Parts: sequence; structure tokens; C-alpha cells
Amino acid sequence: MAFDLSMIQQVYAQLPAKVAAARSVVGKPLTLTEKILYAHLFETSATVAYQRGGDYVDFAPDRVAMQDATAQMALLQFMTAGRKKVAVPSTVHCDHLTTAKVESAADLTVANDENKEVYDFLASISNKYGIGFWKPGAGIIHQIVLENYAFPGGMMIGTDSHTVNAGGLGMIAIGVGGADAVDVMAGLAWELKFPKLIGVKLTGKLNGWTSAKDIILKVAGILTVKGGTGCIVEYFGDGATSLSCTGKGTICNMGAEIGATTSTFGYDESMERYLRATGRAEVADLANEVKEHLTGDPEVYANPEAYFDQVIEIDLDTLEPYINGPFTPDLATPISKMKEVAAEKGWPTTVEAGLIGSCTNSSYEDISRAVSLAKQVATKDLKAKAEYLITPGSEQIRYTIERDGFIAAFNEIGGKVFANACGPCIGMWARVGADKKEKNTIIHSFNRNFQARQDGNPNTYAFVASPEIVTALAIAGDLTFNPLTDFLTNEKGEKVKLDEPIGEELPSKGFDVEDAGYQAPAEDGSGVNIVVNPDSSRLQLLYSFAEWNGDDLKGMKLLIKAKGKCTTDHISMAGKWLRFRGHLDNISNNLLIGATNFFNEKQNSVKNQLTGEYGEVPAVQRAYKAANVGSIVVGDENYGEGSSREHAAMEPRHLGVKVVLVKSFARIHETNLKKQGMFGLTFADKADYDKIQEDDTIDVNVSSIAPGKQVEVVLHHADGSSETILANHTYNSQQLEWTRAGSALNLIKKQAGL
Ligand code: MIC
Ligand code: SF4
Repeated sequence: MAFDLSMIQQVYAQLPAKVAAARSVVGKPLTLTEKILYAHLFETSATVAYQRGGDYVDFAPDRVAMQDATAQMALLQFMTAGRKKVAVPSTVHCDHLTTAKVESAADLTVANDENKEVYDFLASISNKYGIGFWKPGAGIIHQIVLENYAFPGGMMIGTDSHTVNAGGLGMIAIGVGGADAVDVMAGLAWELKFPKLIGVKLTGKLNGWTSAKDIILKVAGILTVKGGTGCIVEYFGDGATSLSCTGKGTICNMGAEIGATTSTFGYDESMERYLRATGRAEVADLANEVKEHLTGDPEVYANPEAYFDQVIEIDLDTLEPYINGPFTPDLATPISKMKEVAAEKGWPTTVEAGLIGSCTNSSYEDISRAVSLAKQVATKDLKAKAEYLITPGSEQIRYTIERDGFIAAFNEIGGKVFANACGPCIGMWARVGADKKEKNTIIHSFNRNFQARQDGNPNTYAFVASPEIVTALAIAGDLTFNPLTDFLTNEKGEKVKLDEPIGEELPSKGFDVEDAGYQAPAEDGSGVNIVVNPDSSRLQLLYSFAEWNGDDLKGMKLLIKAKGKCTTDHISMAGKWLRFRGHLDNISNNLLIGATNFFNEKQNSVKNQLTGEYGEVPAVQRAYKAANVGSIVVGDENYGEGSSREHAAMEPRHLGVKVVLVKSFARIHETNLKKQGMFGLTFADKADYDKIQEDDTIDVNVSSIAPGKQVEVVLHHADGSSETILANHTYNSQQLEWTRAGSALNLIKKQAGL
């Protein structure tokens, strides 16, 4: 039985008229993206055509999902917003806080014990406000959403950047910070700049060693980590319809790695098959009734250049498997070139560990194809050279693959199955020996491979590939092994070749599960009491950030000029710091500790301008706060890339940073800064980044800030000279209200009379 069927029915009942209204205001055939966006306007049906990449628009998403590491902050904010219940169906998923160490059951016992306070808090707050709760071990948020909640033509937001995974079932699903989730759960409009549209036409059919993952690995290579910023990517063409629904999910999932707002596919038979296989025949039947509205208009796909802002074409017949990395997901190397490139770059080529699974690659299809390779170890007298680890995306998947003998096959090659949770993908991997910081290579089918992300070791070269390629390379133990052409030497000294992977899109015996791990909320949660222990190190009630008095910001000290890549992992590290995600003051002790200081090329070492001494970033910032001196963070391109974690914006806010001035921002992080009442600015001339000096005292003249108007930044250098530069911003008048109120949440509270 599908969840929230009446909501889906209502969306579909209104869809034809809303799409017709949109088509008439836009005045031409519509992409799927436009249909879904215009069908989810907050106020009415479409009355004006929005300018892509220009207009801010208010939307009404159908649902919200939150995972444990971000839900804590989202719900700590929601509980101050004065609402009795969430306004739209919402769920919480316990997946990020489980450490992968021994194997599933043992690790879950430890997680339940260590995180009891947090899980109890999330369970009771979910119960109180009418939120569905998925227990630890139930699975990873995006896999659970795909299996249970996603529906073609729907729109959702989630407090995790990979919420975009639900595009595999034809949704517009967008990752956001917790404050955005609060808006929607409070029944308010959710604002987004109307995106630009990138069309990706897929022709041909995957074959042999290639899989859906290779499509997004290639797209990441083409567009880079910032090429999708401000855009929604819509896939179409006969190559798109030939992919499985879960394969589409993989492509959309990793679309977060190109900075895209989201990605999506039109409704087709693969989605219908998946809906039916996951117990949602009713949704498939409903979708079939409105199916022409659940895909782009035929004119659009026939002549995409006229409708999309950019079009990319990929021929699946000739696509090669890719391996992306290290340290960035967009460094794409076709497998046939890996030998050459690895030698040229000096990458360590012995593969120490192969990891499959995670929210992006744990479908039945993925696992069955990986198993077909694992089984060849025995039949071809091979021995798997690298450690091999599996994190299933959900209990339903785990239960089904166990039933079908896949787990036993993985065990045969020494594979270990971790809990249905994020585990190594988010650095919750107690990897033996990682503390020695040795140079080594791992390969995984996750989506992110930023430095130190998986095991905390900055010298781990992490590469991303399909589960099939990960498995083959784990068997070979060699990054340069190309299973399409190369032979392995088996235990008998014979030369053998791996056969191409084969698998099944969906389990022929159907999915199965005993306890999926779901807990429904109370009908009336008003009596549920939420207690946060004031002495807790894990949870802390939030205070309201101070209002802005409207003055210019004078005499700020430069906290750090970050050099190069500065992702949310660099700004607010995950791994062991995840335990403080519900405690703003404690987690603030990781502020920018991963960022590289431009002036000394070191991490977590910046000059305290009050003493002239070098110290750790959080300590220096706390010293400025204690002295009541404002500060500013300067950054490079695509600052805040990666996660949706709003801690990366709340921590500097809490510690007294006033402005973040960078060459460019990643979308979610820029919004998070705005929501938390910070000034997020970009250099009008990127070359001005070079003018920022270590001892600068900086004024940012924001008293007359207005939409579209540049802001003056005055740099007072230590030698007594000063320079004035200009900064751009993207605040609209509503967002400036958040800034004035001190945060978006303060404004909600004010409007609710709290
Ligand atoms: C990630 O993949 O980086 C995470 C961990 O899922 C984050 C969320 C978080 O930081 O809690 C994300 O993608 O938003
Ligand atoms: Fe979890 Fe990794 Fe997916 Fe993020 S990308 S939700 S950490 S499995």
C-alpha cells in the first residue's frame, strides 16, 4: 500500500489544468521540468512566464524528507516556529550516524547505544509533529524515498543534497538546508530562483560493462562540479527510456556532484515497472491516467535546442565505463585511458578497498550485476585482492538480496556487509590503519570522493565508478586493470578474463522484507513532550540570532582566505563530527578546519590579528567573538560545494562571522547563508580575490544594500593603504528581510507573533 495516496491523487487531479495554464502563459510546448514546476506554484496556476535564471518563484512542494544528521537542526528550528503539525507529509530517516566497523548487526547495536539520545529525540519529535520515522537500519533516506514515496510529476525537498535521487521516478526533488524544510513544514512558500534547463539526450543502449553510473560520470566530466549550478537537467531520448528506473535514480543522484538543482526523467515503463514492484500499483495506475503530463512535450524532445538552455548528447552504444577522481567527482577518465593517466599523475594504483552500495548505487540491478562478477572469483579460480565492502541502501534491498543468495556470494570473496546506512560514504568508517595517513587507493560506487571524506585520511585516493567496475577492480586489486580488454592471472597461473556483468533489473521473485523499520506518528501528538537535556553534548536548543541593525559592517578582521576547493566537508567536516549535528556550539569547533589557508597553505592554521599568533580557525574566531570584533571569510570558486548541511552557515553565524565573500557559491550553501542571516557576497571582479591580504581589516558597506545593487568592500591593508572593490549579491527583497530579522526563522517567528 502506497503512503499518502490521497495527496498524490490530488496532485494528479489538478495536473492537466495546471499544465495547460502553464503552456498558455509560456506560449510554447513545455519541458517536463516546466510542467512540474508550474504545477507546484504556491499561489495559483501559472499567470506569468518566469525568466529562467532570473526570477525568484514561490513553490509548494508535496513532501519533505530529512536525514538524522540534518533533521536535528531542521527540527530544532521547526519546534520554535509555533506549529502543531507539519503541513505536508514529511519523514525522518536514521542513516548517517551509524559507524561501519564490524558488520551490520554489531554496528547497529553500537549505533543504537551511542546515538540513543539523538534517536530518541528524533523519534519523539517526529511523533509529536506528525512525521514518519524510519529507524536506524531501515535504510538510507534516498533509497527509502525512491522505494516508498517518490512519484512521477511530484515535487519534494529534502535536507540532503542527494534528495535529487527521486528524479529517477520523474520527480523534481531538491536538496535544501533545514531552514528551507522548516518553511515547507510550516505551510509557507518555498522559494527558488527559476532554474535554467539543461537537456541531455541519450541515444542507443547500454551494453557490456557500461551502466547508468557511467552516464553521470561522463556528464560530470563534461559539466564539472559547477557546470550544473542554477540548472535542472532533464534526460530524454530512446536511451533514457531504455534505462531502468533505479539506473535513472543513480544518474539523478550524482547530479548533485555537478551542482545541478536537480535532474529528472519523463515517466515511462521502467518507472511503472518499479512502482508496481515496490507495492505501488495504485500510483502507477494513477500516473498512467495523466501520463502525457508526466513527460516533456514531443516538440521539445524533437527539437531540444529550441527549448533547453544547453543540450548535451550521449550515445550509449559507444559509451565507455569511467573512473572519476581522485579528490573530486568530475575528474573523469575513461577506463581505457586509466593506465596512462595514473602513470602520468603518479596515482597509487594498488586498490586496497572496493566499496559498493550507498544511496546512489544499491539497487537490485546494481547488486545483481556486481554479484555476477563476484561469482567468477570461484569459477575462474581467482582470489579477490582488495577488501570488499557493501552498504545496502535499504532493509528491503538487503533482505531481498540475502534471500536471493547474493550476500552469500559476496561473503565467498571475503565481502563484508555493513548496515543499511551511509557508513563509509560519509566517513563513518572505522577503517583499520587510516590514522597512519598512508598514501593508498580505494574505489567506490558512491558519489563523493572529496579529500579525507571516506576514512579521514587525506592521503586516500578515492575513485568513483559503477558497482561493476568497482567489483572488477577489487578482484584485480589494480586501478589500471581494464576488464574489457585485460586478463588476470588466477591461482593456477592461468590467464583468465572476466565475463561481462549480467543482472536483473528487478527481483523475479519480487521484493521482500520482514521489518522495513517504519514507525508511524501519533494521530494527535500534542501531548508528546520534547525534552532536551541542558547538559547534553549532542543536542542544544537554539537561541535566536541577533537582528541586524542596518549599519555598514566596519573593521572586520579576515578570518581566513580559503584557497582552492572549499566544500561543505572543508567548512564543517563530517565523520566524527557528525555526533554534534544537534549541538550548535559544539559543532562550531570544526569551523573551516579542513580549508586551506591561502597564506601558509596549511589547514586549520590562521593568523589571529589581535595577537599576531597562528591558531586553529575555531579558536581564532572565538577570540574575535570574545573581543566583539566581526570577521569575514574569503573563498574561491564554488564555495560550499557538496552537502546541504546548514551547519556550514550556522557555525560561522554563531561564532560571529558576518560576511562570506567568494568567487562563486554552490546553490544550497548560498541559500543557507541567506537563511541564517549572513551576508554571502561574490567578487564583482574575480581577480580581486588576489587583493585580499592576511592582515586586512575590511569594511563591507551594506547599509544601502538593495536587490541588484553592488556592495562596496574596503580593504585596509596593514601598510596603511586601502583599496575599494565591489561585490555582487543575489539577495531579493524578501531575503533581505531575513537578513534584517537576523535569520529567516526569526522572521517566521515574528510573523507568527512569537
Ligand atoms: C553528503 O553526502 O555529503 C551528506 C552527508 O549526505 C550531506 C548531508 C549532511 O551533511 O548531513 C548531503 O549530501 O547533503
Ligand atoms: Fe548518505 Fe552518502 Fe548518500 Fe550522502 S551520499 S545520503 S552520505 S549514502
